Amino acid sequence: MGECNLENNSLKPMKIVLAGQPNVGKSSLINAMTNAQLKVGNFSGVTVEKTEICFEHHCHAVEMIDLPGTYSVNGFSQEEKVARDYLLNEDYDVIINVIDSTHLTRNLLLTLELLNLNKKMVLALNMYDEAQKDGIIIDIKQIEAITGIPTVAVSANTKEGVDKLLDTVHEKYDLEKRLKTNITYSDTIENGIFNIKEFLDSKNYEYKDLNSREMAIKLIIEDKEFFKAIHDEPIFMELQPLVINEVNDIYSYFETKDLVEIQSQEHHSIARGIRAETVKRADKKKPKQLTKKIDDILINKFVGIPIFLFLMWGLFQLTFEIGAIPMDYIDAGIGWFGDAVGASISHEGLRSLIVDGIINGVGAVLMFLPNIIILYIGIALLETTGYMSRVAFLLDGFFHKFGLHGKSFIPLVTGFGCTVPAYMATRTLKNEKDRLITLYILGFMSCGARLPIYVLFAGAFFSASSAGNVIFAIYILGALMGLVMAKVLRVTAFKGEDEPFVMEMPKYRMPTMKLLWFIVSKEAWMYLKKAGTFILAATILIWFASNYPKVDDPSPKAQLEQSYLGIMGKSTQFLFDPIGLDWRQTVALETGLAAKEVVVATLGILYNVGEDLDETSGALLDAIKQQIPFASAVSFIVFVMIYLPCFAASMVFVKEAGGYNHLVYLFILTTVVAWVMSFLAYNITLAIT
Ligand SMILES: Nc1nc2c(ncn2[C@@H]2O[C@H](COP(=O)(O)OP(=O)(O)OP(=O)(O)O)[C@@H](O)[C@H]2O)c(=O)[nH]1
Ligand SMILES: [Mg+2]
Repeated sequence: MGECNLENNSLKPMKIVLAGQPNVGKSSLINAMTNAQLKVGNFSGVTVEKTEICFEHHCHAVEMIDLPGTYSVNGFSQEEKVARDYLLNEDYDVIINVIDSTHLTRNLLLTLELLNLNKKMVLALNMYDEAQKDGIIIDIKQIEAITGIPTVAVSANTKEGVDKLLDTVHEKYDLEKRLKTNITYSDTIENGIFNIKEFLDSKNYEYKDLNSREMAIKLIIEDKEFFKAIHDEPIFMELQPLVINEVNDIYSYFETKDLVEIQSQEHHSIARGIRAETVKRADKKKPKQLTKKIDDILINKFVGIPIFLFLMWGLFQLTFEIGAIPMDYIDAGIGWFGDAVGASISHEGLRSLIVDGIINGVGAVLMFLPNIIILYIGIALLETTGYMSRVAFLLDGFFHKFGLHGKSFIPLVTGFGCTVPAYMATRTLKNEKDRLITLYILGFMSCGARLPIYVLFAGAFFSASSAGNVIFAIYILGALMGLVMAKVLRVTAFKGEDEPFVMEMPKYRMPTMKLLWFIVSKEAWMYLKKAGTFILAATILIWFASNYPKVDDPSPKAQLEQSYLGIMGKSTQFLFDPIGLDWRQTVALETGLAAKEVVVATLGILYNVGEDLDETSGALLDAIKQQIPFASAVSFIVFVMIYLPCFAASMVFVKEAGGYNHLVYLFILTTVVAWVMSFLAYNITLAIT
């Protein structure tokens, strides 16, 4: 991935860009053609950034570019800017225009616009498997004949046609000059094109590699670049009145002077025409589609939201219940491993570093891998089945009450996994204020890294049967607080109307096992990698800070309290005293600013050295239960729920929100809210228990 860096200079470079409407399978197709692992999901706006993939194929150094989906290259919406800017301004060799075969007409609208770019182009009729299942028969040869664009039927899922697509791209790139389209416009426009073309022919005018018909089209659609080039030519004197005349004819025929509107009308009728001539249905009678049947229930006015809440509740139950099974084994395994390693190291300091520091700290983080995996399976299902857009639609009305709209739901759900991609996902929000509000409240959605802390505390203080409910409640409470915050921001800092909401409803799709495996294993691997690198380094630091400077008092407790970490915790504890946290929790929150996994690692180190701990049980869960009062635990959890996500996320926030000043505001906002809410939670819990 990244910039091409191929050593073999004999390879001929080739830059291919994939363009298409949202959710047609561009990223899937690149994954199928290469070994890339681009993010795939069944909703519009999965890809928000341009990404390059490099590989070798048929003696070419191929650079393939994945773009966010776009409905138009003429449109002006922010969301489509990345794709449009790239297609219009960058240098590339071939466009693969990816089309959803089951929505030919709508997809061809973009194809017709792309034709005006006068590039080499290949049409990929993706999702051909679905078209076949739906009984749609497409005459590929006929599409080629009408449009002049080489066309290949493919399926990113089954990989059918994928090789042929690449071969076709090579063929077009190596052998042919660029595409000459065969599209015929309506009579008035064809007339105009003909007259201008005749004139250009009579003058033998040449420009780049355009033929006279293409030049005539450019004049009619007022192509800025071409106008600028021809403006200073002698023939412009004669040409200009002719063009004005022809364009006026077109205006009066279409009864508008809006060129975008005229083009859109033309493209609609051409696209419909192409579809009519190339698509047949095997069975004429259209059965009530599965998607429609499922939607009757899932987006039902009355049961839709309860069903969603029930599914979320179920997910957190599973996260806790199923996660607990391997967790116990991992915990025991880590304990055993620590003992075994400890026994073989005679140097006391080194043993302490490895067993008390690294194995306890990293082990505490690893223990929660099963929970993380279950959470990610849940999120992956939400993202890949098509359910996500439905929930966004369902929640739209509710969200409006808080000054947001349903589309914000997508970044918010992404935030339950990891806040970093969630910040980037806000790019699909067109309105700047909507986007800023969503960025500000995203931290209230508890990310996957906070899950271990919740599982730990819920497991310590609640029975196994209610711990899942508690975790569910924590997530819901966090989300509700985020919404209230959105409302506050909407009426104070980011005044303005929330925009009306248009959400694409993709067809329901059962994700392949391969796709699920691919998404979940990637996340699990990232978690492991982080544990083995960043968290490992953090635990070493924390161990060091909790063991030095050495003091005379031999008791571990005294050593800990007088260590650097103890000094740091105790000197700042006054800030957290009113919310019921002791110095160790204070330190855990402070180190947690780096990453939320570090909170667990810190707890793992700090609470495994307490004197009053039952020696036979090394389990962190028991240590927490024995040493932290319930009200303090509640306060701690509330603080963790609300305060700043990790350092990495904060840096992405700065970039997306547009400045460090935003991070300062966010820090103040979240810290103050976290403190106040923890204060309330602490005192209420004290009062009622
Ligand atoms: N059945 C079937 N599903 C496909 C095929 N290609 C992609 N999909 C599914 O279609 C959905 C969209 O795929 P993506 O690759 O994310 O689409 P995209 O065009 O990159 O979407 P954006 O980045 O949002 O513009 C996913 O659920 C894919 O699993 C295909 O050939 N057949
Ligand atoms: Mg994509």
